[in-house]
Amino acid sequence: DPYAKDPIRHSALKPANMKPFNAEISPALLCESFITPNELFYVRNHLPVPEINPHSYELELEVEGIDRTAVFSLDDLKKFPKATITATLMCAGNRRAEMKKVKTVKGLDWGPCAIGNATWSGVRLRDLLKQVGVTEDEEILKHVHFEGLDLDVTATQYAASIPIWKAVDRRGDVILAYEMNGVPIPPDHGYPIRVVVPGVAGARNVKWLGKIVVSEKESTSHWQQNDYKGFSPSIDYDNVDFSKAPSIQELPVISAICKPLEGEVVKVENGYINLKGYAWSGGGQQIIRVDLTLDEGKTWHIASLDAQDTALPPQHWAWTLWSAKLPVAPEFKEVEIWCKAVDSCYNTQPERFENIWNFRGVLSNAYHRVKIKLNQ
Ligand code: MTE
Ligand code: MO
Repeated sequence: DPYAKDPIRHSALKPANMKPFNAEISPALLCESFITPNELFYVRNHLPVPEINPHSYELELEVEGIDRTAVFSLDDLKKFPKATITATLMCAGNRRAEMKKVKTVKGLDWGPCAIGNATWSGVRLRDLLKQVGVTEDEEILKHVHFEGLDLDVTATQYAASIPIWKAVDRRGDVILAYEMNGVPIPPDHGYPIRVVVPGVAGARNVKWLGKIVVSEKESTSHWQQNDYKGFSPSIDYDNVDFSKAPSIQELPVISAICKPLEGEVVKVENGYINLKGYAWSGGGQQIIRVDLTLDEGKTWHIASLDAQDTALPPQHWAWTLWSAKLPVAPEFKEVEIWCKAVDSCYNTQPERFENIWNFRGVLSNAYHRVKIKLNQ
């Protein structure tokens, strides 16, 4: 069993799959803290967790076409200036289960908690690249590949790539992290080094990083070319041409109601119900507003944004936690809550899943709807 040595996980992580391990916590627990505790952070592994000896660990850095390969030990990496960012990481398949209700999709049944927010510390990728002569002025090499040390049965490693501007830009904030929330990155999240590409789909944030390649071309990995891409609702497995869509990088704006839960019986207090949730946008955009309605959009309420990072767009990498206290009419026995967020580019979420359905169930960011029963 290649998974026999996988780490022991917290019992609050509810698995969608065991081997490889994929799990999320409950929404109520998720919105409890601005910083998601490491042991409660969602896990999305495609392969077994590799065992890596920190003493013999090496990170290779190759620049294609030119003889500029460098190798760094963990100690070498720690000699670079230490950078820290607070960034939300989200799987491109977060909230897939809701899209699946429209029509089935292929992919893990994620609820709204394939997302977490952490403080990451490590080396700036930009600093490392500068050392091998790759800077903002680079003209020929257009992509930076990341290869994990986790292997599939054919000994192919998990890999992905990002466009070079994100890697070399002063405001890109791409970090080769050795710490997550102040401690060494836990095995499930990429020990000893994971690249954090803030604002970009989880899939590009390669864990157990073994090699970086600066290249003229995108990564040819399965996960870059034939997965993690968005398509029209008219496309399915029988007519898809993966080369026709770009790989997902920056994620669109999303939000979710974490409290109350679908189907919950909610006690009405003096005519009001209390709500809590999160909102986030990719590309370093900030959440500027969260709108809520209890009557399918006839009247809207504005949530209060309770916890937010101070960083300005386009470097606002962390999510926003929000809350609201909404009035309900005394005769109501049930109510459906709708939620949507607006980011600093004034982008917002689509109303329904029908029109954004895609056969892989990614970018599943329609209004979040929660139907509850009222106890009054
Ligand atoms: N990196 C490696 N090496 N192997 C993986 O399976 N999964 C990716 C990404 N990086 C993956 C990986 C995906 S799809 C996501 S959503 C995030 O890691 C999940 O990160 P987490 O498990 O730390 O939450
Ligand atoms: Mo993912």
